[in-house]
Amino acid sequence: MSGLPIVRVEEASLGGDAQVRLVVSRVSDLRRLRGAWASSGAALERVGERLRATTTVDALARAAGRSLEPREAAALDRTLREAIAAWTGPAPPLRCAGIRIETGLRPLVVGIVNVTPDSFFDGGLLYPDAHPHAAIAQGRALLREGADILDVGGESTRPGAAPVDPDEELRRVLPVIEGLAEAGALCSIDTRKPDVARAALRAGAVIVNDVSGGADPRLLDVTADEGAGYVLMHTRGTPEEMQRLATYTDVVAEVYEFLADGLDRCGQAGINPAGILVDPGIGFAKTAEHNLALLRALRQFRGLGRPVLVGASRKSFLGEPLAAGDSGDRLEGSLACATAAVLAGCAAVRVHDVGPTVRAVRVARAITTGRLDWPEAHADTGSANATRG
Ligand code: PMM
Repeated sequence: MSGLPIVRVEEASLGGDAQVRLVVSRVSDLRRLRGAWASSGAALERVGERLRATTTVDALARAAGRSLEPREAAALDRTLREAIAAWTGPAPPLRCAGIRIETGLRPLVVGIVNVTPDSFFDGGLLYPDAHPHAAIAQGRALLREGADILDVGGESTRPGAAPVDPDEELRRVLPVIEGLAEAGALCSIDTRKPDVARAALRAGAVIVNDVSGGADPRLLDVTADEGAGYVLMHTRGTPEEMQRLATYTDVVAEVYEFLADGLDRCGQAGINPAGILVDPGIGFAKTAEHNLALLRALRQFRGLGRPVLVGASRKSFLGEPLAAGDSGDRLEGSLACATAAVLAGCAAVRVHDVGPTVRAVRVARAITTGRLDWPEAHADTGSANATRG
């Protein structure tokens, strides 16, 4: 057994004596813990190597103290209380590259700038024709529509997509990042490659959006070296093979544990935890049923203690409920997902249609918080909720 216990909160209300329903995994002696929790009056269900418990936090912590050795019991107690606090409290701010972004104030909208000839929705619109002007103009238009961050990518990750040579990827993204950073945008670089990430960060990007799920440790090292933010996204394998790997016995548990492990690996690589967002990776090594199960369970991912980012925009699983085959017909599905994400307390949505999404999530936020305002963009960065320094 390696690592510390992982706690996933399924339901919780405030306070140590309030009821919680949670699932614990990675415990050295699940049988003993089960015995102790049972004697504390918890309702229990064993699910493979995981244990689901419904009771109060205090009862669980006391019983764990009696059944596990002190170090593990303390780690479980800490993880349990942190997960519940994160589940119920506001999302923590994001800090990277000298910037602080308030993710608990209102949802952030991340606008997609795909500088590729072959992305599934907008491929070919911005590249190679009129490069880089078209992509920069598109990014500026998304900022005007209310994007807080622009996610610039030069390699399509649609299922089955072939890899792109790093030099070609750099030719695509670097001038666009330079142009957009100059325009005051906060940019993330959507890549799987350490060299592309490093050059993009030096050209002005502040976040690495790693769509490989941390597969290449060198990408974690580059992120740490450059003091950048990091999106830790769940996936399996490469885009070429990922849909063949879409098999799970419990997709929510497996994605959650992957992200919990990933946060540990990021910490070991020296990435500042305050700069990390977590993302369940909708559409990456997942069937439509898996995507829907994850969207239903989004609130649980808040328990990881980091802002949650969701990218469902225009993805193919929306075709079936919308009875629309084409990605151009999936706007309403994207808006429904963005709304669901905000209602579940997620911090950010990654979308193609920034203007309509901003309008939808403003209403979703007004419903959840009762607040009608939408905090203004920061003067220096042209980006909402962000301050440098
Ligand atoms: N989806 C795509 C690309 N990058 N990054 C994150 N963090 N999350 C996502 O869901 C995600 C991503 C694929 O969509 P695109 O081809 O339209 O960019």
